[in-house]
Amino acid sequence: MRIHSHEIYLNLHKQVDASRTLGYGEFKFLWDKIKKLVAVYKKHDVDKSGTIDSMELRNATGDAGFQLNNRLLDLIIARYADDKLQMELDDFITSLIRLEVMFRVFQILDNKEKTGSITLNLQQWLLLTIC
Ligand SMILES: [Ca+2]
Repeated sequence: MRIHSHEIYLNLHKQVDASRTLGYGEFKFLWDKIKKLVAVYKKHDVDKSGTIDSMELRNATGDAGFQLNNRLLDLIIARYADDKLQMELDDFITSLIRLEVMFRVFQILDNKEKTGSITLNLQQWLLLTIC
């Protein structure tokens, strides 16, 4: 696994965590999360190609706890898959960790009234989406 998955998580994590550090508990949480995603990836690589295609991704994301519509699944494939529309393990982990962090950020910003919508200024939008 390349370091990229860790870096993107740490960058996103720092946007959420005011301490801007990664303690042992947070590291263990990240490590456990990665181990879980590796297991999901292996389980849903049904044809044992070593990569995840769009159909396998749909089932894998569902198993990982995400109910995503077709448009979002297509966007994940477009962003993270190769030119043959296959996702390698590192890209799978990166995309799902990013997705989870984005859900978490949304829930934090929507935590007071639980309206299902949030308001961001340009700076906040850029901070959340630049990674
Ligand atoms: Ca496969």
